[in-house]
Amino acid sequence: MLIKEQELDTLFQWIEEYDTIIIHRHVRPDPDAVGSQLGLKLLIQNAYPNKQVLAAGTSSDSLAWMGEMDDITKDDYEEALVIVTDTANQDRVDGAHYDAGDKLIKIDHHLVVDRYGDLQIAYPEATSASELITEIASRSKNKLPMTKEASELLYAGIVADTGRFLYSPTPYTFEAAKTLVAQDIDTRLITDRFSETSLNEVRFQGFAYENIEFHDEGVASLVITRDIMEKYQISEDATNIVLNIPSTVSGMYTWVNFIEQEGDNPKYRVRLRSKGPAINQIAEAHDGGGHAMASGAKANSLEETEAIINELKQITTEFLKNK
Ligand SMILES: [Mn+2]
Repeated sequence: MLIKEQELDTLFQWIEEYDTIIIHRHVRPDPDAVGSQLGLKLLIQNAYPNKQVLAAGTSSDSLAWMGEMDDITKDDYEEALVIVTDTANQDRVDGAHYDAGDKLIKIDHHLVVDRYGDLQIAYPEATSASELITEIASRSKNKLPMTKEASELLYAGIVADTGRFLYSPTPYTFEAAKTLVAQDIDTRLITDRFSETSLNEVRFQGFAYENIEFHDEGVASLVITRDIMEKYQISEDATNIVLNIPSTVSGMYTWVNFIEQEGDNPKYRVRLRSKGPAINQIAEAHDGGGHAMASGAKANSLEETEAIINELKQITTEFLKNK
């Protein structure tokens, strides 16, 4: 049990109090963002059929199987409770007006870089926001009973953020999974959503295996240009599938992908990962942040990508010296 009793009390009190509850999550959603958002929506809707519960944000084609977003206008925010899940900082909230409600609650599992909202349920120890939503339901004393439909979404969120329970699950993760699987969900069907790959994605993986640079310092790097995304018909989000290839290579401890952004000058979205030294400080130095072993940043030029690789080489060399 991660969440403080007092935070739960306030959360349940506010959910009970408000007739309109609007749930947001981060831009460029992943299954944990949508799973925690729509999972919570279904739980509240099930317990309070007379409340208006809305999901805000842009729809994502690849996650359409998880459910739809609602059409929301600014007027809906009047006298509304707003809950934002899976979003570390306000810059990343998807959907306008998230701060136009009467009260704002943050439910998140990222490192705390931005304390926003009137109530924060923020636990970096949790693997996923979906894990936290499951704990909330489990400890609600039946105010938000778990349902099968919500379980499917929350399970998908946990499966995605833990890489199918590979990346640092805790006793709380399995406790949450136990609660969800007990709803008699088809876990096989859900995990299959994550294991199917399109032919374009397979070809793109081939490109990545050929082109990842493995540096002597235990650092791996890959630049993914707009041309490459065009060639393999891969969306920016889908480039994620090659990110963790270096984790399987002996002697590699930190790695980075640079994903070129649209525009005239080369600019990159940076995905940093580690199985050795903490890399979030490097991310913070380059307009980003995140977890010790998984962070995101920005690079505004090719020179900055080189600088990031050099910083990774430094901390990885240092880490290996003390190992
Ligand atoms: Mn998440």
